[in-house]
Amino acid sequence: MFINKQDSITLNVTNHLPVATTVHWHGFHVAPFNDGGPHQIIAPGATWSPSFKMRNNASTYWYHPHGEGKTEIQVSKGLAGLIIVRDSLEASYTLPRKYGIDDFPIILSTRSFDVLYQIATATHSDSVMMVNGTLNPYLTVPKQVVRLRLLNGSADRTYNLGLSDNSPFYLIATDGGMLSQPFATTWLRMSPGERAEILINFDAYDIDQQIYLKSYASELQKGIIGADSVGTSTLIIGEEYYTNLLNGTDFDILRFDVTTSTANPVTTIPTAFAPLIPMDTLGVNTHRHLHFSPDTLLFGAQAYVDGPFFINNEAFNINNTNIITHINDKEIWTLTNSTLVAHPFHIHDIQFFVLDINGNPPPPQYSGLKDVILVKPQDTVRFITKFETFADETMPYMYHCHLLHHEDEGMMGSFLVKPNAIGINQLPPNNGIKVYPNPLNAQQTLTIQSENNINNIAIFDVLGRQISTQKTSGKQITLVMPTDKGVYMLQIKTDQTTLSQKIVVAY
Ligand SMILES: [Cu+2]
Repeated sequence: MFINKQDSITLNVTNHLPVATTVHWHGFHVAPFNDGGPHQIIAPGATWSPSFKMRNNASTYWYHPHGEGKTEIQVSKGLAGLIIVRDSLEASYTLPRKYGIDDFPIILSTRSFDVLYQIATATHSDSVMMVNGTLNPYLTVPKQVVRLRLLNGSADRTYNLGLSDNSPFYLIATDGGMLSQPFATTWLRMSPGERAEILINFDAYDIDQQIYLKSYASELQKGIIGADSVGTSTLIIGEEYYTNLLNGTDFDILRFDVTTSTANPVTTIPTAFAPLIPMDTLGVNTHRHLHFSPDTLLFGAQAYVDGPFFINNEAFNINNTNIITHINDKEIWTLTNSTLVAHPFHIHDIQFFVLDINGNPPPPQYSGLKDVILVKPQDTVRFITKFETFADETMPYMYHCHLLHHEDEGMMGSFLVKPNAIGINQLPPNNGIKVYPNPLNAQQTLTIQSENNINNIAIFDVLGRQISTQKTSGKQITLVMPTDKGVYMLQIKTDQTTLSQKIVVAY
């Protein structure tokens, strides 16, 4: 499906399954009740119709079920698809964008089949490679620059993508938008949930030549699912992992058959796009640490490789809120992993910028907006983000491991973005307090009138930081507001109550 940035859309999702499901818009910046997490259950026969404005940048996103404990089985059986978001900036570049002609969706997944030839889950014997749900896939490509929109839609396998002749290709976009410039590379690692748009110049090949997209999985680091080993000599992930011929070996994913070029082909790789300015750390008011660990108490040392896994020593509980943040909070999250398995961490609502990985600046493929990042055993990954636009007192968003079996087993948490940092209600009508003028258009002083004695007035900025506080006494107070234009929050304490009021300073 295609969506233009700024469009207002309604998506009608009808559940024809005999079981409940949900549909999560992976990567979208939408209100929590439109997010499609475990709370937005679609009963059998029901239709769910979220409406929202498209706020994301042009890139490749996807949708998939996110039901509590049900994600792996429903995704593996096929409930997933790509969403292409377009915007005017992306449209201004000379890039392939003729869908199915020079611009192709490429969804990677592996499957395992049981003795009845049904799709099996919770297994490491996923030895059947599929592209867009197709066995032995091939794609006829014109002899020119072609764009592939790659999604790793696998339950747990990571790929180390490359071309069979080791030619370079060019990464132009990651999860949440375009890079500043194409990144020329011969290999690209993609963990579950990640998206990448790449350009390949097929003009270098002869007509009828065949080239393969491969996974050079022999080069994946130990601990990543898909590598030759996960665990230690004493703690291994299970025998079926080691008999699976895809693990730790290089294998073909997709065959390209080169054919004649189209009319008006794109023939060159662009040199630069709009500069992408990473979010700076100025004004960060919250640091959080999320730690991945095994549930050794119930499952012993084997949990280091088999799980279940915890985030901050807790398994997901739909009745708990793990993190409370506030609208416009700018935060740095630090992810650490003391298990023996690499976990792709995904967070809803926002896109983030990777600050560093083990203290080093992110490599080019992680320099853009991301919503999934692979955290290898012993890694420390820090990212920065801001929780903008949407807030709700009760409906949370999710963060979790995107290895679907891990997620289903509880490697997930929830976070609430609350409306304001003071955490109390706006002035209700007829509360006995008057604040005027508001907005402040022509003067710097505000008058506050109350039926009760006013004891204290505090001023907060939009980030919830207290700018000033003063003890007062009386039923009418004159207050000098800050000179910087903007929105402030006033907290007024009287003998009877504490209330807050938004004040717009516009002079
Ligand atoms: Cu995991």
